[in-house]
Formats: sequence, structure tokens, C-alpha cells
Amino acid sequence: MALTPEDLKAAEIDVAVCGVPWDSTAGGRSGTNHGPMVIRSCDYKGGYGPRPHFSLDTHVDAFAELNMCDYGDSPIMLGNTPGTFEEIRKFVGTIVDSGAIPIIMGGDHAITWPAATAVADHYGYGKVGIVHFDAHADTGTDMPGSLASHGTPMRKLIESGAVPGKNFVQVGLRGYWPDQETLDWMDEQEMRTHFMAEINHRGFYEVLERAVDEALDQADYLYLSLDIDVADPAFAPGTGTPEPGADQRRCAHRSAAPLRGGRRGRRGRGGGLPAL
Ligand SMILES: [Mn+2]
Repeated sequence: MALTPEDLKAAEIDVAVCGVPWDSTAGGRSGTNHGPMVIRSCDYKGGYGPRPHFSLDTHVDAFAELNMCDYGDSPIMLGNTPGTFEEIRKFVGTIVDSGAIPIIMGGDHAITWPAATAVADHYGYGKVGIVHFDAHADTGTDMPGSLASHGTPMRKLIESGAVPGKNFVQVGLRGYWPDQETLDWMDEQEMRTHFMAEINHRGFYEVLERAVDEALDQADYLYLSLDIDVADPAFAPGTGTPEPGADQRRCAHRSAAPLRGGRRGRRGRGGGLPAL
């Protein structure tokens, strides 16, 4: 546990896990404000003592390779979306300014607007690409009438200049939204979209390799954004906006593959990404 920015620096923290317990900008079913607490509670020790961290998927013990900590949760201002988003931006900014990589547990997806803005504040507007795993584009203008919502954050990041449209790559879109007008806007921004239909046709890893290359086309840093509804609701029903049709059943799990990219070839099968 690290409590202050000084703690992050003193412990030379590489990765700071943190929470944003906010769901006041979600439509559909609420409850994602419980997300950080519930995810943490899954890490119980049981009756077996300290758990080993060596992963058979990656052949890496992440805790041996990286200094990691829990940095707690972002401040939330009840009933105050602009105030909360400013707090989130400052909170995430504190982590990146310390030199650590933030892993942020939401919270509804609207928090990506202030969180990714904080990363761009640090590394520079135009220097950060995003691979966004989601059933939905989240590129609406407003929802309904409110600029901050779980349906709009990706448009705001592009409109503000924090992330260039051509470095904004979406993976897993399906269902019945957005409409043609919004899809046309996305094309105008040169956003790159890999629909679930393409994943089914080409296979997940081929699409993923392409998505990472596109996000880093003239950008130096990568932000990964994962909406759990990219997974089929048959396997991950705990979402406000379930969207059937993710035939890649473990899409959410596989979405972590870019994190393992740096380990490619290390005792891996054939030097490729590990089979899942
Ligand atoms: Mn979604």
C-alpha cells in the first residue's frame, strides 16, 4: 500500500493499482462504483498461505519483475461530475508524474476521459495511442444532453486533442450502436475500428497485433481501455450494457495480451503470444 506521491517515489513503484468508484455517468444498470472494492476482494488468500505469483500463461512472476502497490481510490465528489472528473485527472496525474504506470479499476467507462487525459497531460498531447476494447464505440456527442457520460468519453479525448483520432483504435464493436452519423464522424477522425466480425474472421491475435501497431503509429505510449462488455454476457454478465455476440468467448481475458507483448519469445511457444 502506498498512500502519498512521496511513497510512490520512495518505493520506486513501477505499477500503481488504483480505483475510481464512480458510476453516476452510466446508463443502464448501475453498480460499477463497487468495482474497485469487489475486484480487490477477489484477491483473497484462502487457507493456503501466500499465493505464488508465477504465471503458467506468461512464465513471468510479475511481483518479482515489478514493484507494485495499491494506491487506493480516487476522491469522488458525490453528485458533482465535473468536480469528480477533475479529481480523477489529478489523482491519475499524480501516479504518472511519479513515474509509475497506473492500472485503474472502474467505475463506469466515462472515467476514461479524465484518466487518459491525465496520461496525455504527462506524456504530451498526441504522444499517446489507445487500444480500446469494447462492444461500443463510446463516441457519442452527449448522452442525453450531458457531455460526460459512459457513451461519450472517446469523442472527448479526440476533440480535446489529447489523443489523435488515427491513434485511437477500437476492438470488439458489435450490436446496434453507434448510428451512421457517428460512424461517419469516426471515419473523419481517422479512427480505426476492428469490429467483432473482423475478429471472428481473422482471429483475435492477428487483429490485436494490427491494433497495437496502429495505436503506436507516430505515438510513443500506449493506453489500454477495457470495457468488460467486450466479453460475451454469457461469460461476463456483470455489466450495465450487455451485448451478445462475442464469439471470442474469452475476449476480455485475451485483451491483456498487449501487456505480455514485451515477454514475447521468452519460453513462449514458438516465440508468439502465449496460447490462452
Ligand atoms: Mn461498452
